[in-house]
Amino acid sequence: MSEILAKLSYCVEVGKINKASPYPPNMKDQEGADELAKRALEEGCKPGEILENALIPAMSVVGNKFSRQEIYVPQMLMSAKAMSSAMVHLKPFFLSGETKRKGTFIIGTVTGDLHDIGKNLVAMMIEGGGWEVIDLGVDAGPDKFLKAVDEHPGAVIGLSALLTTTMENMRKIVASVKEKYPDLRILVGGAPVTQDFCNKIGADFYSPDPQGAVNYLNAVAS
Ligand code: B1M
Repeated sequence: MSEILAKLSYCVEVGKINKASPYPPNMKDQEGADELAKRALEEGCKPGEILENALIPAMSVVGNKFSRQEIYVPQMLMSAKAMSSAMVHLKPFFLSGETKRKGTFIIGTVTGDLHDIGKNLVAMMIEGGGWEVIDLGVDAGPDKFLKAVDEHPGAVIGLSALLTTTMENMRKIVASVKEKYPDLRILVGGAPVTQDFCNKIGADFYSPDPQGAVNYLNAVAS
C-alpha cells in the first residue's frame, strides 16, 4: 500500500478526522482522513483503491476491536466520523457510477423507536464496507421499507431496535416485506434483539454489532 493510503487507513483506525481535530491528542496538528483522502485523489489514487485498500480495512480493524471490547463506542464513533470525512471526497465518484458498489443496503430504526446512535454506526460501517446505504431514519414502519425496496430491487434490509416494546415491530416489518419479496434478506440488530428472536420472526440474520453485519453482507455479495 502507498504511504498516503497507509496514513489514511491509520487515521480512520484511530479516529483522526482532520487537521483541526484535537483527537487523538498525540496527532494534534497532523493531517487527518479528510485531507489525506483529498490528497490521495489529487495524487491519482482511484476512489475504489482508496476504499478497498485504506478505508475498508481500517473499519474492519475498528469493528473487530469493538467486538473484542478493545475499544468502545466513543472511539468507534470517532473512526466512523473520520471515515465519513474521507467518504465525502469519494462519494461523487460512487454516485457517478465510476466505482462499483457491492450492493444496496436499506436500514432504519423500527416503528415507535427513536434511538439512532447504533443504527447510524451500523450504517456508516456498512457504507465504509463498500455498500450504498439508504437510511430511512427512525420510526420506520412496513410502508417505508416496502417503498424503499420497490425503489431499490435486490437490496438487503437492516432493522434496528433498542426497546423491548419496539423490537416486536420488527416482526410486522419482516412479515410485510417477506410477503411481497420472499427472497429478500433481512438483517436485525439492536441491544434487546437476540438470535432466538431473529429466528422466531423469520429474519435471515442477527448481528450483535456492526462488524457482524458487514461480514454478513460481504458473504451475501460474494
Ligand atoms: Co433510551 N432507552 N429511551 N434514549 N436509551 C435505553 C435503550 C434503555 C435500555 C435505558 C434504560 O432504561 N436502561 C431503555 C430501554 C428499556 C427496554 O426497552 N428494555 C430506554 C428507554 C426506556 C427509553 C425511553 C422509553 C425513556 C422514556 O422516555 N421514558 C425513551 C424511548 C423513546 C423512543 O424511542 N420512543 C428513550 C429515549 C432515549 C433518548 C432519546 C434520550 C436517547 C436516544 C438518542 C438517540 O439515539 N439519538 C436514549 C438513549 C441514548 C439510551 C441509552 C442510554 C443509550 C443507547 C445507545 O445509543 N447506545 C440506552 C441505554 C443503554 O443502551 N445503555 C437507552 C449506544 C449504541 C452504540 O448502542 O444502539 O445498542 P446500540 O447499538 C449497538 C448494537 O446494538 C448494534 O450495533 C451498535 C454498536 O455496537 N446494533 C445493530 C444496533 N442496531 C443494529 C442493527 C444491526 C446490527 C447491529 O443490523 C441491522
